Amino acid sequence: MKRTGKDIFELYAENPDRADRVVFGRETYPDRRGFLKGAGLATMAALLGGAIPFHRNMPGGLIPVALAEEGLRIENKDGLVVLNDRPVNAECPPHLLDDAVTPTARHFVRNNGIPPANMDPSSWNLQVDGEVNSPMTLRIDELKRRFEVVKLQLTIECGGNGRAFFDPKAKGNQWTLGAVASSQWTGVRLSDVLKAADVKSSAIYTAHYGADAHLSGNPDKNPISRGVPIAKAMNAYNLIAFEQNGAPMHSMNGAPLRLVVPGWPGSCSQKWLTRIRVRDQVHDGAKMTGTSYRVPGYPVAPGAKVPKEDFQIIEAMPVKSLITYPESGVTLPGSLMLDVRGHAWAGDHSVKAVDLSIDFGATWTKANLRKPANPYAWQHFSARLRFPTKGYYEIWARATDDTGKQQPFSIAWNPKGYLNNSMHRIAVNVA
Ligand SMILES: Nc1nc2c(c(=O)[nH]1)N[C@H]1C(S)=C(S)[C@@H](COP(=O)(O)O)O[C@H]1N2
Ligand SMILES: [Mo]
Repeated sequence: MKRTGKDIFELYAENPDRADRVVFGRETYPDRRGFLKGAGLATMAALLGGAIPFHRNMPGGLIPVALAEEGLRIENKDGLVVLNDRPVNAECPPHLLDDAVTPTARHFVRNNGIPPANMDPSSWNLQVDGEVNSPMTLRIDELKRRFEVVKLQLTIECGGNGRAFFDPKAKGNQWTLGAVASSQWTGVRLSDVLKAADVKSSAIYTAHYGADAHLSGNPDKNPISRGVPIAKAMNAYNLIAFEQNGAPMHSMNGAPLRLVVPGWPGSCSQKWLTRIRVRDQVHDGAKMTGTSYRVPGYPVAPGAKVPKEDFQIIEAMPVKSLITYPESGVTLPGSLMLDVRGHAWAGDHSVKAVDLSIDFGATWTKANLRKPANPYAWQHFSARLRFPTKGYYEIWARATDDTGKQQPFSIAWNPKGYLNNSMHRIAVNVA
């Protein structure tokens, strides 16, 4: 799979100090020499796969050879493709997302800032305040003691997944297909915690805050702070999670505490969660305003300029599917039959059907579709396809949600490159 964004050599060739800051974090900058510490050092260690005993001797602007040889890798992540135009953004190739429940090693990483150096669960505090009658500060063990602990498989998809296919291009991480995952999360219900805090009738929106730092190094700025309307916040499937797939959460997926707000853009699921503030207005935190996570309120022509005031906040994600077997580009030796499989999901809805085509959409075959493990888990599909003769084929997948909405063939273009739910197409050569 092709690497997108700037490659590590380009970054370092242009400006080694800036590259250090972009790749490893602000605390390596301006003098990594001898002073690499804190979050920067932790990030470097995570990328290199271990602590660096002699880090004090590492020259600034030196590309660690482990990164140079293998490209960026993230400790305890497997097969992810790193897009390195911002600190640690990595997606999973579709054929590695074949498991019914996404293993932690395959869960994508989308960071807007620099992860915190300290992710110690025993000293972690969550503050719940704002438009509530009983503000609280809770430790993780108190969350576990005071509220029912539940395990749910929940799908998280980045709002920008599929942006790489926009034409004209949209700025931002050039995600192809793999900024989506459906892990099992253990946590307490956000709604239970909000009820305990006794939300006032003035409540309109939540505001989420995390412990990661802004890329500029300015401690007064948040890299991202988004929220959801109170009605969505009260949905019983939102979790304040402390475990991923029955084990401690991966550091890059928000350890030790994160929100999982499934069905809506991944950006609503704050990682390294420190505070939930209930607001009496639509939250105006970082990446809530302007054109962030917003699309025009009406269809626009590709490349169109749209006035800012015509943008609306993205709420539920649209229906979508992903073929996870076979890998696109395979050659099938000597058989006209193929078992295809994948997953489908649909924002706040369930998926009613998945259909597959091998003839560029002229005819469709209904796939077997499983029920989700629970609401907001993706649904597994499979089908046995029979090809009439050898040759080049494309397999197209098209999911339909329970309201009858289907994936389109083409992208509904928008200026910021969000919500690409066009059909997944893979290439197959029948030999
Ligand atoms: N604190 C914090 N939370 C965050 C982010 C972030 O940069 N910082 N990125 C958000 C975005 S845009 C997405 S898509 C999801 C990705 O979750 P993951 O990295 O665990 O896959 O986390 C969200 N939560
Ligand atoms: Mo995202």
